[in-house]
Amino acid sequence: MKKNLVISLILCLVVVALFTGKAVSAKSSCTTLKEGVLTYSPGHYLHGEPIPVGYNAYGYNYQAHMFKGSYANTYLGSDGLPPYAGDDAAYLAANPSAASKWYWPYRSTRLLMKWNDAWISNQDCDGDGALDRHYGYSSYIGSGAWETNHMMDSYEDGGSTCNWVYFTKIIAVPASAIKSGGVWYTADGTEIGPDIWSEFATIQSVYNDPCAGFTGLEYLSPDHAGFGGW
Ligand SMILES: [Ca+2]
Repeated sequence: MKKNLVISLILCLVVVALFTGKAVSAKSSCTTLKEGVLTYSPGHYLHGEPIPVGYNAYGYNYQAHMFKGSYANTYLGSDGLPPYAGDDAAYLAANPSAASKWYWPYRSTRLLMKWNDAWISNQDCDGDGALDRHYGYSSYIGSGAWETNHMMDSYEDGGSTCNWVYFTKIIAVPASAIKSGGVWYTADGTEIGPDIWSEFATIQSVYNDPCAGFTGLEYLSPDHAGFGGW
């Protein structure tokens, strides 16, 4: 069950990047969410509405750099669908297309994501109307961006309930990093971690699913597992 979700973490990054606004103007100062002019992009269920300072109905809180809610809710909004609140029958009656979405089976999975300002800012400082990503850098590489994902759920197995938890920590690789064989290394050859999305490395993952025989640390960067110093 976990493997599909891990792969789709990459897509989480894309979803976060999909939020753009329409209030574009040449400004010398940064636009904040509090101004109420940064809005959801075309195609989003909330298109045209201001991105709030606190949590939205899906579980995103851009001001606080975090998401907390149903795994499906990380995707539903950008697919033009309303937030899922737990009532399958009511939701599918109103939104039958949701049943065919790849993430629909994971609607019970709880996800907590956190990221820093370099990953996706709570301001628009470059004036394109969207929350900034890797502000001041041409790509995420060397930007110091990081994100964590914490997923949890349960399933039935042989009459008993099994709980699983997955945690992963992802960083933007430093400008001096070198990728070889799908793994990022520092300039002096120390392993940073497996490549994700070409500009990032996983530096730590933890998988606990005792029913399936997984109990604990799955990967730890030989360099270091902290967010700083990259
Ligand atoms: Ca921007």
